[in-house]
Amino acid sequence: MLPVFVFTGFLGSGKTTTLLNCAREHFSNRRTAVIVNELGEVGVDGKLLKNAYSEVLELPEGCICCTLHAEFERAIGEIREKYDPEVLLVETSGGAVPFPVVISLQSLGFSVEAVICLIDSKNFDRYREDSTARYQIGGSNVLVLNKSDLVSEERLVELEREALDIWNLYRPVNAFTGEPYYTKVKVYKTSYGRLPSEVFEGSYTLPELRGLVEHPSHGFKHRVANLLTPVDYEELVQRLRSLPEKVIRAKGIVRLKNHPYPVIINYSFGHIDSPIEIKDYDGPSFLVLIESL
Ligand SMILES: Nc1nc2c(ncn2[C@@H]2O[C@H](COP(=O)(O)OP(=O)(O)OP(=O)(O)O)[C@@H](O)[C@H]2O)c(=O)[nH]1
Ligand SMILES: [Mg+2]
Repeated sequence: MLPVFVFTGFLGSGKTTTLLNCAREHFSNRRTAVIVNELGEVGVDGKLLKNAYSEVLELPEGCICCTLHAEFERAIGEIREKYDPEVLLVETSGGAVPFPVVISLQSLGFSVEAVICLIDSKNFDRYREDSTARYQIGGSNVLVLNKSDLVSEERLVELEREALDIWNLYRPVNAFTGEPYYTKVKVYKTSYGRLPSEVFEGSYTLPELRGLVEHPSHGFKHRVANLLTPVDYEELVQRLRSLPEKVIRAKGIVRLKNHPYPVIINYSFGHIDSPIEIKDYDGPSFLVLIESL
């Protein structure tokens, strides 16, 4: 059976970063296919991955758990035919729960080797009450306290306890027996999603799961700003800084005034990354803004 690793976690928690790091670190000698599932109209992560690494198949329409199987199955069929991968990495949407995807993958004949949930250690307090975020934790068997560079050791210890409490409460249960499906979970503390190889060596392979559990509706709105003319960087930063608090995430590829190449803009919870140039991009200039409802 083809192994698959599923990456879940709240908006901006570090899924793409982790997936890319792990692809380079642990799968560089295997034919690796990547599926990202972008909620916004434009697949920013798809572009990021394409520039940084290997093959990407984007699922632009909605999230896997809603539009569900037909498109997902078609995408998987295509990816298998084209690349004949030895391993598949799937990033699920930050606004969706992973459990339906796991079941879907298993029913397509994949061996789910781990469901890895990224937790944003710095911003966890700001989204910890969100039910999707809780189901993401509960629906995983590897929890990663990411962005450990931005918080203290003591805070990480607290977070670990809190994450495990949530995991216990939000584990998917068999709808008939009431028994939790997952019996074990492992917690890692790291930054930029650097994980030890043991995560990828089959220690966390899930048994086959059956039956669907309830999952929450999505509480996010995505808007895409198409930027028709190049923008001034300072002005853009000003605007990002003055976004209303409910806009928790912005990302995109933007053409700047007085700058030869478009840049990747990455903003989460008030923090703006230094922009990264992409030299061979000739697509539109845009920003996706994600706000909580
Ligand atoms: N300081 C710090 N920043 C990080 C770390 N991991 C990721 N980031 C930054 O956090 C932001 C979001 O990271 P992504 O990997 O794009 O997050 P994501 O979960 O894929 O985001 P969505 O797909 O939009 O839900 C980016 O600006 C990253 O550079 C980390 O460990 N430490
Ligand atoms: Mg991402």
